[in-house]
Order: sequence, then structure tokens, then C-alpha cells
Amino acid sequence: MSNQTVAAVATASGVGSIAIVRVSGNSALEISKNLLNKDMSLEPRVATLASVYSKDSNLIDQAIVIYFKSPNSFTGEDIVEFQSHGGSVIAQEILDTLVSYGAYLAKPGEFTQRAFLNGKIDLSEAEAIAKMIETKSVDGAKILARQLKGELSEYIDNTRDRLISLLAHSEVMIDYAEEDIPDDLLNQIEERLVSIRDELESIVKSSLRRKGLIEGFWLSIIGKPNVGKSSILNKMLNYDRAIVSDIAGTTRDSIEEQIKIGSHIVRVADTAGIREATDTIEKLGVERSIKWLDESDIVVAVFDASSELDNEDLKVLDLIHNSNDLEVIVVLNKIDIDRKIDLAVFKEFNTISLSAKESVDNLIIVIEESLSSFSKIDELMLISSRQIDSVNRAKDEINYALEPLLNIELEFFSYHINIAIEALNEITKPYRHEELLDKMFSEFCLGK
Ligand SMILES: Nc1nc2c(ncn2[C@@H]2O[C@H](COP(=O)(O)OP(=O)(O)OP(=O)(O)O)[C@@H](O)[C@H]2O)c(=O)[nH]1
Ligand SMILES: [Mg+2]
Repeated sequence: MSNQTVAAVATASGVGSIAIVRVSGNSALEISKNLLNKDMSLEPRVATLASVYSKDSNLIDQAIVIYFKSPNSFTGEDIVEFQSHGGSVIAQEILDTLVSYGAYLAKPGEFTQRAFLNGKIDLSEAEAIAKMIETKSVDGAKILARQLKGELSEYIDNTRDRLISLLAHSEVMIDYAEEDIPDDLLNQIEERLVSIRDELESIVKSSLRRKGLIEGFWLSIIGKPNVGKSSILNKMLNYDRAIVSDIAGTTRDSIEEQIKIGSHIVRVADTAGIREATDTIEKLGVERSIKWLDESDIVVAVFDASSELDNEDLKVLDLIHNSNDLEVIVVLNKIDIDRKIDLAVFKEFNTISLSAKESVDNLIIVIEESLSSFSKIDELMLISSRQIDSVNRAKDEINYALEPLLNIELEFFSYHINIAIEALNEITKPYRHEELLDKMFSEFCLGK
């Protein structure tokens, strides 16, 4: 693959002021020169204004052309970049011409894959690039920029070194008769292992909690029928997205929308009112509402302040009581009418009162505060399920290693520690990687 020279449009299709076509590989310079005037020379890393021609010598555009000489390029190979005027037609014509001179069309993610194969970046950095394109918040982008700079790679290297040094320590024990092994040596190794295990566990936990920084947070609006959930969604969106009526059970299936709150893009679901539904479709809707709770990062539980709590409200209260790891905001709606609800039951919750008929501004402020509680951007974060899976496996193997260590079964101990090391390696520099790479890079966008 890597001896082929590949090309792709690197910018998004559609209207824009500039479009970039990128060529990478041994023949990048030679192929690209065919599109330029014969006497034109390209100095590495110098932006040159050039006329670009098609194969039948028609002028395509005046473009900025930049040559990056191997190994000082993104892929580590020779790269030529054409920065043409925007829109998809010109860039496509440049690409077609490059192909007619022998370039191959790049597969999605192929530039980044080449960067990895040529040792310019490791796998965790490649993943950071892919996620950066899709990230749903400014804080997410900051975390990814740090990972791209090697923050996670450094941590992984360091943790692997700590494990290797514990392996070396354990080797010392081979020289002792079992009864002569100093207790403090065993205890020291155990203590350090436990601390690495706990550290890995806490990174996984906090990464899962902050997943929404990159993928977008999910917020669901729940409550019994008729309390004003859809009215709240509509007010948040500033238009009548969901049907609102005084008939209980108006929303039968959840409605999902994206809303920008502060620096986050939040996915909001307005759900079917939770009650003992009688007809099948409504029942399914109610089941779905309850399922939403599991998938959400934040839940807005709505109650009608103008009526007394009933059994259906109690069911909703029950649900939010039992939801761990979930940010709950209680909304007492309809405060434009006389209040009948008993406030005492809500004392342990973050509660706000409002009228969806008038404004939900105070709800938006509280949601923004909740979102900022997820934004511990200084902490290390694993950014993909692949990374989380590897760290979880490493953590489990460290756990399995503890018992043989204390029983002085050193072979078993080192077997598990070696698997833990291998699992960590997968995050940055896997030994066996072909299948993994194909899967990972195929999810990239074209031209990246
Ligand atoms: N007075 C008053 N009425 C409201 C307020 N919010 C909603 N309503 C009314 O309450 C009724 C129910 O509102 P919806 O938004 O459809 O309620 P829902 O919770 O989505 O109901 P379901 O979809 O049936 O679960 C409608 O007649 C709304 O106009 C409010 O703040 N004050
Ligand atoms: Mg509704």
C-alpha cells in the first residue's frame, strides 16, 4: 500500500472559500508537477502561487501549492498540497487530474494511517485526530489537543515502565528461599500494583462520566403525562417542535433534538409521560422513557407544581432516587398557577421552579452549571471504547497477578503482568495491528 501515491480532497464538500487537495507518496512531487508550468519549481515548505492545468492543458485555477518533503510531513512521505478556490468542482477537477497522472484515490483515514505506519504518530494520537473532527464541545477539543500532543502516550509509557520495574523487582525473589523473602519486598510490590490498578480504575470511571465532552451529552426530560415536558423542550428550542396539548399522553415516542448550551452541544430527548399505559404503543413509549434514564448524563424530572403529588409522580421520584451517577435537575413547572405541590419531598434534589409558558432561562443556567461539573479537563481522559477496553483489561490482569504474587508463584504473576503490559501497548503501539487498524481508520473521514 505505502508505495502507492494517494490523493484526496481534504476539505469538507460544499461551499467554502478554500478547498485543499492533498497528495502523499513517493511520486507526489512528480505527479503534481504535471499540473504546473514546466519551469515551476517547488521549494519545500514554501507557499507558491501557481496556475494549475488539467491534462488537456486547460487552466483549472490559480492555487497555492505547498510541497512537504519527506520525512517532514504529516504522513512522513512526500506531500503536495493544492489550496484552490472553494466549492467542490475545482478541487474535484484537480483530484481527477492527479489520478489521471497516476495517483490513487486515498481511502478514508489513509493519510493518518500512513502517519501511524511511518511512526509519525501513535495510535492514541491518531484517534485524537479522528475525534477532534467530531467533538461536541470546546472542552472536548482541549482534551483531544492534549492527547494529540502525546499526553496519553506518555502516561501509558510511564505506567508500562512501572509494571516492568515491578517485574524486575519480583525477579529478585527467585534468589531467596521462600521463607527468607523479606516481607516488605512483597508488600511493596503489592502496594504499588494496587495503586496502579486503582489509578487505572479511576481513569476509566472518570472517562466514562465525561464521555459527553466529545460525543455530546444526553439530557432527557422525564415526568408523568401533562406536566409540561414538551412545553419545556419547545421553549428551550425556541420553536414549537413537539406537540403540546392538555391531553395526557400527547408525546408517545421520544423526540430528540440538539441544543447548544454554553460551549456544549447537548442532545435533548423529550420523552413520553411515565404512567401505567394501557395501549401498546404508549406502553412502548413509556418503556423507552425509562430506558432513556440509563443512557442520559443529565435528567430533568418535571412535576406540575399546581397539583398535588400522585402515584405517577411518586414513580418518577422513585426512578430518580435510584439513578446513580446521574445529574438530576427537578423542575416544578406551572408556577403561574397556584402552587399545591409539597416541596419537602424534593429537598435533596437540585430544584427549580418555572413556568414553561413564560421562560426556561433559569433551567438553562442550571444545566450549564451541571455540564461544567463534567468538564474536569485537567484530568487524563480515555477517548474511545477501544482505549477503555484496553485499560480495563490491564486493570483486570493486575488484579489477577496479586494472588500469585502473595503465594510467590512468580511465573503466574509475571504472566498476568505481561498481559497487562500488552493491553496497555494496544493503546499506543499494538504488536498485532492490521485488523485493528483497518477497522479504526475506516471510520475516519475521507481525505484525513
Ligand atoms: N399554566 C401552564 N400550563 C402549562 C405550562 N406548561 C405546560 N402547560 C400546559 O400543560 C399541558 C401539557 O403540556 P405538555 O407540554 O404537552 O405536557 P407533556 O408533559 O409533554 O405531556 P405528555 O406528552 O402527555 O406526557 C398543555 O396544555 C400545556 O399548555 C405552564 O408552565 N403553565
Ligand atoms: Mg409531551
